[in-house]
Amino acid sequence: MPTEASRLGAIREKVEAGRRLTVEDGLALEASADLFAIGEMANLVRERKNGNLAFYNVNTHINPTNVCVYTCDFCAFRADLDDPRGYVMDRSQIVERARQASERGATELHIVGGLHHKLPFSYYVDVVRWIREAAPEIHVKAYTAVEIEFFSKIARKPVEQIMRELIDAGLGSLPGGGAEIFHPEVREKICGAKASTERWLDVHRTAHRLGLHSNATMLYGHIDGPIHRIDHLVRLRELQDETGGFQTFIPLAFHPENSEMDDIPKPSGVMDLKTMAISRLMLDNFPHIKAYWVMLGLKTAQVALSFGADDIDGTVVHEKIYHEAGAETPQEITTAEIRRLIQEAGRVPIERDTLYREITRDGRSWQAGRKIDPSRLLQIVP
Ligand code: V47
Ligand code: SF4
Repeated sequence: MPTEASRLGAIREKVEAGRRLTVEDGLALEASADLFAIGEMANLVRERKNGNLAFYNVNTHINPTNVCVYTCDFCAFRADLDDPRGYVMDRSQIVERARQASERGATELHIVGGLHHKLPFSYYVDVVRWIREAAPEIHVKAYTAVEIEFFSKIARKPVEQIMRELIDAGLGSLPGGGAEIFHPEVREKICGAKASTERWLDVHRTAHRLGLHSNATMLYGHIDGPIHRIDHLVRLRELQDETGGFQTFIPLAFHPENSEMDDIPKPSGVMDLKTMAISRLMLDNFPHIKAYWVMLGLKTAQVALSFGADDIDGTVVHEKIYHEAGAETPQEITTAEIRRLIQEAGRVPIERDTLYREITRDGRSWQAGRKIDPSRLLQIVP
């Protein structure tokens, strides 16, 4: 039987040589308590891909409705149709939010919401159109694969046509939500009713074929185990081999408060950092790994920049999904705070747009430059 040290040593040799890790390697990393060794390997890959840079963006969230036909066990955000907490934003509210974002100099609007029992598909297309009319310079990153799949059902149109209509209205890319855990043992228990794993992956496959970039997530720290997480990462890696359309992977830590699973404790700091590092190591074909500070907390997100993450997300105004589930992070942070956190971690802060083009900014006005070339990053020191 190989010892843990020799197993990690063999994995390290592979990582140094740039060779792909297997499912067994992933499980060995999961089984190890040597957080520093795992973190150091992930940092090696992180610096190979993104040098010493750490990306952030200036963004705002809009959740057009919280009313949802599904009842995912982990969700504290959703409301029933007759729930007094339920809301649907109208045109003037959406336009106002887009204008505010524009005035703040945001480069991205992040749109995720519930799947309303009665709203027609045209409402969701209008949301994108209203935003583009009010703030044409802002990139619209909207609707998870679960939402797109739902639109296809209610509009009785194929996913590709749904996506083409959204692109015509101004959709720029897809966020990574709705992935949760792909393994059926877990998915069926926590969110069995919504888009299946195959459908989630297929929506992203279609998006990539139409030229859209997208992100991917994994909701961890509830009833998932090592095999479920490694299986999830490998399924994403396989699709990325096929399409190359994913930009960023975001591990999402489960927040139990106000959900059906509120008896499960929050994932620990060790689990957060280990999951970040293992994601970086397994997803060798993903350009970026994001430490989403809203869910990790600012302190862990900062440390995660040395455990595989190269992106910390954005200023994030009006976040609801995590705050309804008990997140204690602030509602927004300033770019000065983000830059300070990044610099203190020994990294170079770079403001990016959704497509990882470097932003040059003068207060609220900004310009997107070229996509960052990773080959020149190694020379940049803080
Ligand atoms: O799919 C819901 C998660 C996701 C809880 O693409 C929860 O850049 C933890 O899509 N505890 C939606 N997680 C959020 C999302 C996202 C977030 C950040 C960045 C990006 C990106 C996308 O939020 C859902 C679900 O996995 N979620 N409830 C909860 N209680
Ligand atoms: Fe609805 Fe999304 Fe919440 Fe599931 S996670 S209940 S699909 S809003």
